[in-house]
Amino acid sequence: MTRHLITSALPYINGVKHLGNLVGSMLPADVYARFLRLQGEDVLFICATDEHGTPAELAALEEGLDVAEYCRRQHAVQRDLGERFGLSWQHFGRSSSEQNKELTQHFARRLEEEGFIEERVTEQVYSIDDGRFLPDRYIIGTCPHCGYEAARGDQCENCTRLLEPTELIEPRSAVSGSTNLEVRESRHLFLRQSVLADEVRAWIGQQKDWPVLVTSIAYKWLDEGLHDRGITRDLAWGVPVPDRAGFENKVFYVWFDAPIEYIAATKEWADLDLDQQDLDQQEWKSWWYEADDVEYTQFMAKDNIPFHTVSFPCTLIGSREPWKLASYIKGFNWLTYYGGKFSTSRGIGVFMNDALELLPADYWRYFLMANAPESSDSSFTWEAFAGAVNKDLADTFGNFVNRCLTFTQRSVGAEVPAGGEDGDVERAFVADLSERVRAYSEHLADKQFRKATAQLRAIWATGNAYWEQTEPWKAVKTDANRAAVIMRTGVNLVRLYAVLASPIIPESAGRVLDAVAPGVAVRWPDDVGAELQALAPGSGFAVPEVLFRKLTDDDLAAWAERFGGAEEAKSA
Ligand code: B3M
Ligand code: ZN
Repeated sequence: MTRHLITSALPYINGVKHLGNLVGSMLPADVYARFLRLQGEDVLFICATDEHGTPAELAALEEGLDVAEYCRRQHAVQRDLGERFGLSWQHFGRSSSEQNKELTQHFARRLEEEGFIEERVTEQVYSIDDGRFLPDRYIIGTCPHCGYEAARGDQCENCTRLLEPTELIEPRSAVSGSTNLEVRESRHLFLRQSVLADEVRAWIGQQKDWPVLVTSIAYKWLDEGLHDRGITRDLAWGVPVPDRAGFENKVFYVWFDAPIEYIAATKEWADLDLDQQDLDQQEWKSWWYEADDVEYTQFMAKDNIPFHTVSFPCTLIGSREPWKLASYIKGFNWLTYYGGKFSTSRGIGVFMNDALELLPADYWRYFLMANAPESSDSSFTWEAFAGAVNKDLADTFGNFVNRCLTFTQRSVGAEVPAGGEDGDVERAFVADLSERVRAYSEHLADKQFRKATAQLRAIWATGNAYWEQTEPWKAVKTDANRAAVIMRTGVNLVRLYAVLASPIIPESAGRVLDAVAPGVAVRWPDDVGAELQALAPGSGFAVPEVLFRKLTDDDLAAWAERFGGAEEAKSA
């Protein structure tokens, strides 16, 4: 029996994440995990905070906190926000954990033993004014390849090319802005990716169904020639380099230890109170080591694709141990804010805490999945958001639930009515709906979230169309049995629609299911006809509160004012 391991890119520890972070990794991973669980699959969904490297160090400095304390506080904030967004990970770990330290050092030792680590004298950028070596991400300059003026020392986020800090044109310190930099020698460990390139290429070559976005970035890197990569830094905060003279004050590069945290977080979970779960100390490894029965899916945004298609596989393959490589990588483009970039520093865009202050998570979850930046970038605008909320959530799904249950309750009481037999209309309706549910299930299984959400919207619309076509308000006056068939079909549709919606809008779907099928186990439908008989005559139901409020022009004006609208985003 296949088991499903799911990880989403680990959010950096510093700061609350914005909707772009959410839609490009954690949210689709959650939707996929929920879908698989409803099908009865054995699923392990893991995430964690990415706590090392200079983002944490400098953010802690700004807050006057010890970096470990800063990370502890930020992890709690991000875990809470993730849970309030309905992210159903089994564990949200921390890359600063003891487990990740042990595993990172284990991989470093294995790579050394297999001859894939080399010590080299490197040129490091030292900031005289800051009195410290500057790690790659905190050196800013112009990209030598595309001219982007805010390229970082490790990667140009504009053309995604990996860089060495010394390649940047007119480099300056991100700490102080100082250009009073000099290059000093420093000894560092290099992972010999160049000698592993053929094996990585062979592995990528086996992936026939991966998104073109993912394989094209992987091949771009491989075709340019895989360079050996420095995996240690002159930093204090990180996984210490073990057993090596002269490296006492060095740590591993954040991107070396961060992907290993996917594995370590699974061990962290196993090390929790074992009485509460069926995963014991030994079994954690079965998800990762000689795990031929595991289907491993990774979710990330495109700037993380190089590290997941090349660097992390170099670590795993180079260890010469049977660790699990990704079975599928789902990469995403960017969600923009009115076509511009979300900007933490300029406060442009919507962040997870703000979003939940305005509206419940399901409003955002639905919009983000309906507009997931899969084949191209997509844009958040308040107008588009209101359209999805008002037309799809309120007018289609919410309206059908309310009109059907209210009408039935008023006509025959709060119970599924008996009487009558399904007719040709119902048979044709079931045939059409069966095809739509099949297509919807296929899109979710294929991790095509835009297509899936569009199909869900169309499925909801069939309920309103059925109601309009059969006119129960007339039937109740002329043919009680016919009216009973229509209302019975309607109430069962309400339940089915909620089951189908639950991976995407779990809280709202849960409220509907509590109203019409309290305490009934929720399973993914495989026979629509049977599903529409699930609530037998006599089954009681309640009419839930209105599921979604409609957004007004005043809402949109206020939110565009607060978070920036088209003008601000363009100037960001
Ligand atoms: N912390 C996310 C980012 O680049 C990065 C992902 C790590 S996944 C191991 O924004
Ligand atoms: Zn560039």
